[in-house]
Amino acid sequence: MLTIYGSPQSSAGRCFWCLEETGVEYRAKSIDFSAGEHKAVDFLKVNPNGKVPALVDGDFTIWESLAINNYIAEAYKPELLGNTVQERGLVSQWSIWSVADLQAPLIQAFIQLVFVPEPKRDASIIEKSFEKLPPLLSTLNNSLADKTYLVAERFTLADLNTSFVVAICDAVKFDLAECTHIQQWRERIAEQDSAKRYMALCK
Ligand SMILES: N[C@@H](CCC(=O)N[C@@H](CS)C(=O)NCC(=O)O)C(=O)O
Repeated sequence: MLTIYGSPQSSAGRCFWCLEETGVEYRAKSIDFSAGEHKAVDFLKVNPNGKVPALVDGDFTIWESLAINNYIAEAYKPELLGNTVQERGLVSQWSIWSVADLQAPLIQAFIQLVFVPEPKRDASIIEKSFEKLPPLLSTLNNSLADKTYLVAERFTLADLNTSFVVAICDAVKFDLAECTHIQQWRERIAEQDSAKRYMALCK
């Protein structure tokens, strides 16, 4: 049985969703940050960075959410990674882009708007983060203009990982009204059984 450390509402969420997509049996162990469980000796043996997510599969342990998703897919539903060298390259491209490029400004805004109390918020951080989003979202939107999914005309890890990051736009109330292709793609993805099961976990 696999064990995922973290909560569906954190960056571990993309791993919960991936586990749901594969259908593999797993259990979740939440880590209480306020009690310092992420820095406790036992958890540091699982992830020496003291962060969630981490995944344990038998005697194998892995941390870093994109790497965890690659592992889960490779082990339990390899087609999620693409069926050809080219597809696998593009799945990797979108997954890395979503975290390295798109998530960075979104997380900056998210920290200010969700974690920092209103009187202490730095409006300039939010503004600068929001300024970075239109060209990134435009790249994604244009790429989806003639496609049902990002790679291979079927749902892959590229869609899961990238749409997971795009969902942060909702949390920071960044308007996606002009990104019609992204909106239609998100509607299609929301119809995935695994997406519904993952959303139910977040309630
Ligand atoms: N790049 C890591 C980021 C993990 C991360 O920052 N996790 C946060 C929760 S969303 C955490 O555990 N923070 C605790 C800390 O930084 O002390 C991943 O994607 O797995």
